[in-house]
Amino acid sequence: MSAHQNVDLDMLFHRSKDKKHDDASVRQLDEKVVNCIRCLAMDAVQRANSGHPGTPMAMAPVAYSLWARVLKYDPEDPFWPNRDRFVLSIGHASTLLYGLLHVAGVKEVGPDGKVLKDQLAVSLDDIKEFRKFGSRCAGHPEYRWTTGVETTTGPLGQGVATSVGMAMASKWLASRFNKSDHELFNFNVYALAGDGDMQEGVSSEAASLAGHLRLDNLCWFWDNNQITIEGNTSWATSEDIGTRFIAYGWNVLRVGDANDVPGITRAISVFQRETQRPTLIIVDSHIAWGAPTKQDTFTAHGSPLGEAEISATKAIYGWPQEKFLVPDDVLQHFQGQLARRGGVQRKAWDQMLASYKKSFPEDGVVLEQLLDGKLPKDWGTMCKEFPADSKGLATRESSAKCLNMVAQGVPWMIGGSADLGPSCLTGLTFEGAGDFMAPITGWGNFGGRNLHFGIRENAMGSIVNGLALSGIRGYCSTFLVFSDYMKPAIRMAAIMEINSIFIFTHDSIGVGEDGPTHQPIEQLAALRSIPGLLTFRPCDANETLEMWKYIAELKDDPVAVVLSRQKLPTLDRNKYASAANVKRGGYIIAGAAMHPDVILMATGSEVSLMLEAHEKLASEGVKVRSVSMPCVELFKHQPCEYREMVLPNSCRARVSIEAATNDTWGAFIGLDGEHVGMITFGLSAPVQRLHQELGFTIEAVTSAARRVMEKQPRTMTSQADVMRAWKRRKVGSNENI
Ligand SMILES: Cc1ncc(C[n+]2csc(CCOP(=O)(O)OP(=O)(O)O)c2C)c(N)n1
Ligand SMILES: [Mg+2]
Repeated sequence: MSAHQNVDLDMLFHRSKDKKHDDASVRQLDEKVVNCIRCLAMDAVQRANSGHPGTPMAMAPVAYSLWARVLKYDPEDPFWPNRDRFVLSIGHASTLLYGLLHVAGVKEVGPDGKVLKDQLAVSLDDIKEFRKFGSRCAGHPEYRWTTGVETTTGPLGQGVATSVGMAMASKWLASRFNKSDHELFNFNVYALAGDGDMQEGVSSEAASLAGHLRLDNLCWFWDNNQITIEGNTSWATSEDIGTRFIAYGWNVLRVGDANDVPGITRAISVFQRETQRPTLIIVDSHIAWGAPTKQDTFTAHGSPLGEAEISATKAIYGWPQEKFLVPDDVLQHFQGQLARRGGVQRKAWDQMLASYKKSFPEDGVVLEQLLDGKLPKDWGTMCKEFPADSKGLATRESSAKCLNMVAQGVPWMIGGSADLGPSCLTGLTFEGAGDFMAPITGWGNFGGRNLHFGIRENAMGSIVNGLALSGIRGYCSTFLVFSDYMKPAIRMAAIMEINSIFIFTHDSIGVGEDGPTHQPIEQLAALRSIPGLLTFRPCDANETLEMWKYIAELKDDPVAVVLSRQKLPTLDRNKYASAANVKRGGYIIAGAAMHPDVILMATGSEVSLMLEAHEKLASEGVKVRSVSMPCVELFKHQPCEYREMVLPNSCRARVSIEAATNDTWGAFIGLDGEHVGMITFGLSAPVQRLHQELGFTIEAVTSAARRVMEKQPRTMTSQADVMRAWKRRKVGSNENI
């Protein structure tokens, strides 16, 4: 008797027990679907005369293996919460995704979230209109724009980094809601990455964290075609990427031929059985596979193949010459696998959800609210106003209190910091908040609400986007100056219109001793320049509270929250206007009398300075008005009558005060006003000294006010002098500044 008699060879070689796919006729149909997707990509790019045909041609079998054989996805319900996520991180290969969505028969979802049963998410006409004005098949996959696109991709590295957030969301949802006989959440997250994704730093940070967290529900395919735009990858990369991922704690598999559908399917089944590590499947491929003169060339990356090459390639595939051909048996073969499997799984899930709601009514209500994006009825009961206090507290401190108040009312709000929790004060400290950790570590579990990103700002932003895309209210924090490291993710959140929360403390030169590298100067202007992002810089504890109440309700706006390190007085709102005006972005905080002689405006840390200058000017008989502007964008969204009421056109004597560059303020102070702000980088010194040296004093503000009232504002030339002086400054002497 053979010693191997009892060995399960299917198990050993990761083969499916289901032998129906081994049939030659099935393999022929597999190839037919793959060729159909390839030809759609070639035809679409050719017709648009723009796009990237080579990679969809090479990766079609990989995508097909995943979608047809494995993906838990019901084309009839593309928003089913427990669907597996597919992220096309190589966004330039968008025609691959459009082809998949079309052939899979994914249904369109209307703006109200209802599935439109008689409409395809991507019709053949949409594919024909690839890259044309208004087409659902935009150049790169766009979330919201095309049903079935799980996240916008295009900037390489963003897709894979975002996929880590989605995998974390799956783990968190499972830990929070699953019960022993109700496994509501267990979705896997798959991402298709290219050499570019592997080279971008953000993917390294994200992969490192995913390995650390043991996200065994995360699987990346790396299209190892050794081609990027300039040529061969060996011109710029020589590390062993597989080994790098092993070091991150990933399971690394390799499939030597991208056309090997059974091999790829086996690799995915290895991933499915993995219980401790994320999986990287390296797939060796040939860009523009089958194209007689373009295969393996970087010219196939970003330009149409040309009619003659397409014709020859179709002949090699054994495909008819007809353009945009989608035979019925292709649809049947693909949908017969994906839709049949996904439909059964989704219906079973719907039933499980119904039974869950009966057996666990309280959790059921919370889950329903989360899935509908609705806040619990009494979410705000913990929110309490702050009493006036001249000593006050830093807005990072008041924000910590508010965040904890709001997070107790919104149980799916989770987040963390890039190792700056103790400085940014963004930890959730109430009982039961817990730490999000792999349970095996013994330090927490996947139901924890405090995330620990490590010093990985770059990936942190993308991961929070992944949480937001999965229905979780994610936030993250670091110092404002390091928002530069997160710009790509913040921009993506704004493009996608998702409600990610980016918290930034240490808002200005008020940081003090840490000096120029840690003192944000231009970051506020940079954040405010991102369309769709709301940047808040509250001036005291009650503006902070009102800000958080506003943020809690947001559904499709990302926010940047900018907070001070230094203490700021909690204003007496009997004396000053109500902080509830935060929702209008800017408001008259003092001096509402008609026809002011001068208008002062400020945000955050500089509002209390503005109010001191206000008192001084008022005591001298000046009719002064002060405007607090916690969110410039919200103010700009107000009706003109309101804006005119706050900043009347008739008063051009205006001074803005903000310890940052003046880029934001030109629109408000015009040619006749002046900005009390920063022209240079900061300096290392205690904060009081810095404010003195750099002109954040009552005297500096009142002088500026007098100059503008006398129509003699400080000119740009004199600002240039300041910059020159700063550059010439000597060690031990800042006297010229
Ligand atoms: C952050 C970022 N930098 C540069 C680009 C421009 N770009 C688009 S595709 C590409 C090359 C990508 O190579 P690879 O990922 O190997 O894709 P392939 O050419 O194999 O399809 C570059 C540099 C980008 N989209 N994103
Ligand atoms: Mg490549």
